Amino acid sequence: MTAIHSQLIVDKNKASQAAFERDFSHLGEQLARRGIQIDQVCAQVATFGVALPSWGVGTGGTRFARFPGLGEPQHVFDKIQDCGVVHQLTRVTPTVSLHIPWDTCSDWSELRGAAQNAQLQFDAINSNTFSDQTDQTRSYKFGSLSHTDPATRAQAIEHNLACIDIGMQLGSKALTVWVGDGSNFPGQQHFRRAFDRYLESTAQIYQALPDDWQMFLEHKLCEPAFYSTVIQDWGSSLMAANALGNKAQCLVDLGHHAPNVNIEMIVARLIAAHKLAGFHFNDSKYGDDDLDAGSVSPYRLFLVFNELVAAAHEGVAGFNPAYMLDQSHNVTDPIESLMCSAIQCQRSYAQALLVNRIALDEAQQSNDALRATQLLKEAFQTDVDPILEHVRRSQGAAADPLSTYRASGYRQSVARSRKRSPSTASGIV
Ligand code: PSV
Ligand code: MN
Repeated sequence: MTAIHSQLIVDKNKASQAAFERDFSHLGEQLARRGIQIDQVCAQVATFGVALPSWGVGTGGTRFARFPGLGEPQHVFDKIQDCGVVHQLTRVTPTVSLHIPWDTCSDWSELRGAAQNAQLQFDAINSNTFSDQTDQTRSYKFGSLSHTDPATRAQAIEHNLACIDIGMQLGSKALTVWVGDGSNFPGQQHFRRAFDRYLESTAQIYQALPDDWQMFLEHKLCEPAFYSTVIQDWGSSLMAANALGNKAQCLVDLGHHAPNVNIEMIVARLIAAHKLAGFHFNDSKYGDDDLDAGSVSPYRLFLVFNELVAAAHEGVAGFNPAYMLDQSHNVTDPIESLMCSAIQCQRSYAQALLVNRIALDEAQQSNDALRATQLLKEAFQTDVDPILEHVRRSQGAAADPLSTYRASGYRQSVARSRKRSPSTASGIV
């Protein structure tokens, strides 16, 4: 069952068919001159998918305020319905990543069924020990998995085990662990002991992982702890993943680094260590801004994908990163932002496929810096939109997801049936 009338997609696609065919054939000719078969690129792009964050379909906020949009999802079933719209129109977001206990449900098998109806499956499940829940005995104000108090650590471990249990009912294959643990004052925390406590706790969670599951460790430089964070960088994350074992890997959220850090190089290092779990894609200008993927620095997103495509091209053993979006939409319709961001990731992937890897290798070997960088620019500057549109058309998605979505009146329709949320609450998500 789909939320957008399929005839609308058919009609709109038909209206732009002739123009699309001209653009596609023109790009095909251009690429052929560069020795690239457009059909092969299309086939590869068709395999690309990125998971939606369930929390992303609600309107986000800042520490100061939240301005709710119309027709916000009221519960996890609404979230699945909205995610279904994103996937129906783009066909590039086949999975959803849940966040517990933000997502609550009395019958997970019913939710699984609802997701199947929306042609969605479940990606990694996220635990939350960075905020207190109303029914919780002990507070995470001073940390969770690394807390000084063993009982608080036990509570946080228990929550992660409960998440694995929910994930198993949904068909997830990974648990993503991000903790806000850290300190706000020099001297507040014994760095090494806090890290050891984190390792001890995560080892207990690791032991409970089903055989075919993975544990994704997500690092973050700062926030909510602003002086130090227990898993603050990829080095700490890698140390933890190595200590835990093969099923533990490092997840890179693009917003979790200091400005100007060379994230694509971090990606290359984690690939070399066989420890790249995957990504939370978003964009940022100053910190963990959670802006739409590729909205500020599309070239950086491309450079990340360049590393990924290179690793796949070179056949790095066990290379199979998970792709997810993790963004906060404060001023846009979340469905629109998620569609554009998912397509932006797909675009970066397509552009990275166009890099002439033989020529790049030669340029690198001969230290021809300018030629090497021009080869990347040549790929990045190629307008791959006709490729993306071709893939969408062939999969029954909307040729132009944004205009089709706006024409569908979906937002206005759900705004009539969903209650308006209060506008006073603040909060990042
Ligand atoms: C933390 O900033 C983070 O990136 C983690 O992935 C959380 O689970 C998510 O954001 C919550 O919004
Ligand atoms: Mn994240």
